Amino acid sequence: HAIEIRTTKPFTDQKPGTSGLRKPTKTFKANQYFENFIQAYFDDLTETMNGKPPTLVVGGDGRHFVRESAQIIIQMAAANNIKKLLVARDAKMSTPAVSCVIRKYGTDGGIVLTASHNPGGIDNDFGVKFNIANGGPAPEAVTNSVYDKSRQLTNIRLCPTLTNIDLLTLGKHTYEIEGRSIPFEIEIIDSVDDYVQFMKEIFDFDKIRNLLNGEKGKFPIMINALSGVMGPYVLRIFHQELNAKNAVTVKNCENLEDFGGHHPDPNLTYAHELVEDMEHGDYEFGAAFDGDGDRNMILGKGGFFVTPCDSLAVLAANLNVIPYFQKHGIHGYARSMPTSGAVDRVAAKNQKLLYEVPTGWKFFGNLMDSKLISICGEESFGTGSDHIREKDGMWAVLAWLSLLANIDRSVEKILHAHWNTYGRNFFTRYDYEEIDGPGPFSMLKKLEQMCMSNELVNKSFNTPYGNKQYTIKIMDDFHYQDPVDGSYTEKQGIRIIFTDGSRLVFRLSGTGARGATVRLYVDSYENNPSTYTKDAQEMLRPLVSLGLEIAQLEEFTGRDKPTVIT
Ligand code: VG1
Ligand code: CO
Repeated sequence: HAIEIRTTKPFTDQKPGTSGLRKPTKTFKANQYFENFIQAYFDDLTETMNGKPPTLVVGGDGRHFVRESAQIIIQMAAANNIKKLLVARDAKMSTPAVSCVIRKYGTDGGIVLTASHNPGGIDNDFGVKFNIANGGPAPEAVTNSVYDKSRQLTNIRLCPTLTNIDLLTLGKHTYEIEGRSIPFEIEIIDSVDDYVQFMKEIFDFDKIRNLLNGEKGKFPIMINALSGVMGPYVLRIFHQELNAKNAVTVKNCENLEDFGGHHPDPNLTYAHELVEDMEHGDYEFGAAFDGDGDRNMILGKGGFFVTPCDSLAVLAANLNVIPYFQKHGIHGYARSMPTSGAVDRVAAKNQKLLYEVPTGWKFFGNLMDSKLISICGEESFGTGSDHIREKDGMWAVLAWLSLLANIDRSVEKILHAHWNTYGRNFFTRYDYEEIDGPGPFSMLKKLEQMCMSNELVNKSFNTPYGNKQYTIKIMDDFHYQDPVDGSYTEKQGIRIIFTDGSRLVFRLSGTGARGATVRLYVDSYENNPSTYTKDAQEMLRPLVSLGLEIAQLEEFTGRDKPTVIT
């Protein structure tokens, strides 16, 4: 096969956000937009690898353009001196499985074709994320360097005759490429095998099997894959490995190009079907995943909602029931800045270190590589551990089932016991999605100015709703210095911390593909047991109303209510 060098014109907007580059699918498909971004990555990789031909993993969440884009990557990899590609069968592989495979086979990294929780299809979004050799998302130093290259790109390299590679049949192919000193190899690998094998090493599958169908009787659960990439993993683990077809009801386990019209984000709004099933059905436990399988939502009987912040804290407090942690020990914990402080209390009690990082999984990687942390999570339905370097929805579900098998068969009781020990952090997030115009940016600017001037510090406010009083102790723009490599990241969200420890956080989303999305996070701690059963929305309404007033959110955005509340 011959290499073609094709001229192209650079784009100026290929800057990856919180988690890869996400744009409307049509943008990626037009004017070699996708090809340009991949070429910029290959250019960067060639440089950092010092000419040593890399081996990479390629997989995606099955959304529209994943198969096609995998074929493009194959053509371009052949022409860019990539030694070998490990491509998932049908190009479908969950994000955590990609991380697992990179680590297992010691590859130099991977390309994940996903816009994760963003809707898919020709009229929705597509995305690309680069992972590094530790299996995690590339840090900013890498993504910035790729971005710089993308802005100066003048040509792309490809082997146009390498067409229609059979991605459905497992096996190895080798191709001679003109002008290359080594052949180009492709291996089509099973998307599910390596991952499932790893889960069986981490968890006690016999115990979980016994929970679902043991001497104590059936334990019915409901799993909803929202038509994302997780379907085959769910069927394999629950119906085959755990042999629990009668106890485990599954929904939307067929991976569809447009996710069947679902917004594949496992929260109370977009995974409403699961909420309703739990409210009306007789299930003890329910879970949903996002499009690429790294997020999870956990519900208990009757639809009892476990906030991701509490999920992280409860898992952190009980890791000792999981064989992996019995073997590897438990280092510290970490959470993203907007995530509630529930896990901080577990860290304090267990005398573990607690790290607070900016939003996005890439910030946890160094901490895990250096064995500073074992478990970490984000309020955005992301939970994971140092078994891989991505958040992992199935891992969280199996971890919860381990707790249910070992501690108590009721999710709600586990939560109540936790609150009785540690107190309860009430948490909520308000999202104002896809706002047009400059309003959100002006709002953040104004909040930044308030931080700089310190004008609100030590001031007391009466809440517009509920007439409670709060005094501001700190107001700042969150920044982070990585304790391992010293890298510095600033402007990661406006924090308003009150004298009672309650917090309000404002930031703009970095994963949207259209308009601007404002997120308001609210975290407030209570240690009066009579409050533990109260509704979080009711408890937090006064603080929310104060946040909206301080930021003048409605004036800036024109929105009088959020699009999603979690
Ligand atoms: C959101 C979440 C963040 C998460 C990121 C990627 O980012 O808030 O916690 O890491 O999505 O998740 P943002 O910038 O929109 O707030 V995933 O499952 O979409 O890769
Ligand atoms: Co995701």
